[in-house]
Amino acid sequence: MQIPFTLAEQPDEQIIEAARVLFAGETEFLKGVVAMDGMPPDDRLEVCFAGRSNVGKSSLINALTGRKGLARASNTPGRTQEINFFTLAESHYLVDLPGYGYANAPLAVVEKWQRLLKQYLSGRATLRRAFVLVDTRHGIKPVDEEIMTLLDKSAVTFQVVMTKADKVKDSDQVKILDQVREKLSKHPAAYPELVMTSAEKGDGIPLLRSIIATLT
Ligand SMILES: Nc1nc2c(ncn2[C@@H]2O[C@H](COP(=O)(O)OP(=O)(O)OP(=O)(O)O)[C@@H](O)[C@H]2O)c(=O)[nH]1
Ligand SMILES: [Mg+2]
Repeated sequence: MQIPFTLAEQPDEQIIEAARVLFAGETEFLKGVVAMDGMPPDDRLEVCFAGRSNVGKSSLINALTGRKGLARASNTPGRTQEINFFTLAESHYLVDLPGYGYANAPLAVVEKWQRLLKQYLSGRATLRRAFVLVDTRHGIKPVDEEIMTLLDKSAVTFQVVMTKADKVKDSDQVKILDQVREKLSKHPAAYPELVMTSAEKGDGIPLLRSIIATLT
């Protein structure tokens, strides 16, 4: 069966409101983790944000929480070097993963991250969903497919979130989405809906909040 990978539908008002309330709750940077034994206790619902370096993970977390400086967003690719845990209200962790595919990273560093990432993705019982961020200008690259394969193997459902939609005109978005759908059809752990976002303009942010708020 062909999975369509449609754009996620706008949730109804009630859900949007519940999501707004959740994300209006207190958010705090809890800790940056470099090894499994540094992980906070898995005592609440958790989602993580993965994606190539510079794709906009930190910016998206800032936009979701409405706190500009929460997750450090920078112009320097590869700057988020740890698995960063943020608390959302008393009920959720938002997890900012180190960006991958940073060309200048030394091999030893890359291998260390890959090991930690693998351990995290396969060993975190409360991880409900991974959001894999894909730059709307570039579509899915081979390094994205690597992490998707890892998520398949770890049986972690992942949902693709397109970032920086403000930088791409509608007609080009259509082409990129076709490429994304084609690639995703090969990944059993891919959630069958996509989300278009712009952290800059706020597009898709209430929708993504709603998706997170309705996870159980
Ligand atoms: N135009 C536009 N720029 C964005 C958007 N989201 C992020 N950016 C820019 O993209 C750059 C990288 O954003 P980050 O949020 O730091 O990316 P990251 O994925 O956290 O990067 P690493 O932590 O290095 O892996 C910054 O200059 C952001 O301002 C967006 O929606 N629209
Ligand atoms: Mg970052």
